[in-house]
Amino acid sequence: KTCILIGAPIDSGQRRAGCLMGPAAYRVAGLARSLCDLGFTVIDRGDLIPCPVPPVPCSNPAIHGLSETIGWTLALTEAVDRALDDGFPIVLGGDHSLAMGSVAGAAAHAAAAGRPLFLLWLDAHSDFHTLDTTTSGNLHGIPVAYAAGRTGFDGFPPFPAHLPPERICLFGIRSVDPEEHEALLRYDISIIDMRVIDEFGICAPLRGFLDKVRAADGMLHVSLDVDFIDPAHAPAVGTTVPGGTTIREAHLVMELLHDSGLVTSLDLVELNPFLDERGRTTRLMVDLAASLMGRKVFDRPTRGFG
Ligand code: DIR
Ligand code: MN
Ligand code: MN
Repeated sequence: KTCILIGAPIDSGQRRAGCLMGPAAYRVAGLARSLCDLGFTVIDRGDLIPCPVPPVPCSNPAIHGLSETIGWTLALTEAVDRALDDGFPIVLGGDHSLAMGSVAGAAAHAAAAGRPLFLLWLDAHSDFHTLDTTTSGNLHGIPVAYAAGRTGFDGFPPFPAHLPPERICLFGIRSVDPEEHEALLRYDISIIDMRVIDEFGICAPLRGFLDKVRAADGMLHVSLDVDFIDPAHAPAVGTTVPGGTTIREAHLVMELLHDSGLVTSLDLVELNPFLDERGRTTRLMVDLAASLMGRKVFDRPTRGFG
């Protein structure tokens, strides 16, 4: 059992400086130690640097950080594809634009292995903009559309093997821009928004998606945005949206993912340590990652009570 940590100090996908401190914060908070305690051999590949990319013209004047984000996409695609040969990659972000590279790397790896890739997006947001529809110009809002094969990604490398919508699950969302909403209606993506979670809880909707992954012998990439968790518990993120999951709901997601044995790669994104209070959000993210990798409150088979 080998875990490969890949630092991705990306700040180009949004405007509030600080996400580039994420990889350092995860290291300070002891992510590697937590994984070692679970029995993993941990290889820390250090921080990546983006590939050099010349300025890229773009017709949407709101967009910023385009060539830098493309450079990160190229570097991460290669790094994650390669890391999957050696173990379980965990990408330490960095803002969510890094997922264009990590999901592309996982997709390239899955295509070479002849297996389908599935994507679980744990986020307050749907991140389904294209370069043409984004009004904020923040490129952390586009990676799901890139993976799903929407057009409007001029300048980006072609996505290795587009994910059919039914292999994508948006889980925990509660902030969808009008252009994203309009586009999502045309894609058969599983949308487990907070309303669904309020009504049905975490288990049934998540198991439904995991059953599809298992039935297809798929690989599963999980992308965890800090704002998936309610800002009352995880305030160190640039785009807080009230009404998110509790700490226990988030752990339950991670524990069910571990029990499934299906997850093959993970992103930890959008942490802004500059906004953190004594490492509180950072430590929560480390604890959630540990749950996904197998940490349990008490190790016993699930069975009846009484
Ligand atoms: C918003 C925010 N939909 C945008 N997106 C965020 O700027 O496109 N994604 N924060 O996680
Ligand atoms: Mn996001
Ligand atoms: Mn988000």
